[in-house]
Amino acid sequence: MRQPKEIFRDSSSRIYCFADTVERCSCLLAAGARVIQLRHKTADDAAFAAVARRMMDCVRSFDDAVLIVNDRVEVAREVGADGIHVGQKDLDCGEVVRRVPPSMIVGVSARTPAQARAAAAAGATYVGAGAVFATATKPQADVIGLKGLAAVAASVKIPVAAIGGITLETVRPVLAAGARYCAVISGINDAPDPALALRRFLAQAAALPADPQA
Ligand code: TZP
Ligand code: MG
Repeated sequence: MRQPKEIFRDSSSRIYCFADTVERCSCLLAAGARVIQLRHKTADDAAFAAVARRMMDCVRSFDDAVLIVNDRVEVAREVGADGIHVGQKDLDCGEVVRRVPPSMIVGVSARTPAQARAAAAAGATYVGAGAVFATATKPQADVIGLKGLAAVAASVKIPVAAIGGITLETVRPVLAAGARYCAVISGINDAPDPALALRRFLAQAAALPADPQA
């Protein structure tokens, strides 16, 4: 069995997906998702943990997929998630790294090269860089643009998951700016057919010749 960090580093599926229900998680896995984040801002911890456990069961039926839990470090530990993602306003990255098993992926949001370098130095596995473009999913997020993304990507050796307003048309410029992954919420989950939308995003990413960070 490959370790979660290794799967995350090497996956050929470069669209980082989001699910807040088990059904969506299993539908996206079937359509080719291999990196999925459980993001649910309002569920209480018990309900969130129950969903996380069932998602882990789905993800475990693939030997090349990982589940990353948003925000809730204790839940991630409790359910044995593959990863945890925290923002700049959540727990300090070094503290997260100390609290979770060494095999667990730790993702940290970073808007600037300084934030990205600090996350990498504290032991983050990857940084989530954004918002690349303005987005209704997180209207208050500062927009860094492709230039800001490129600056973050150039500042660290760890992989970068770009996020914020990414559409089918922007997958290739985002990857070309140095992102290892495009993280997409509304472009997939708000589409009439999320599985089809994901397949289209994956096709865009696959059309790119090489991983710029390889
Ligand atoms: N962080 C920065 S932008 C964003 C988050 C969580 C939302 C991204 O969602 P979408 O719908 O893909 O723009
Ligand atoms: Mg957060």
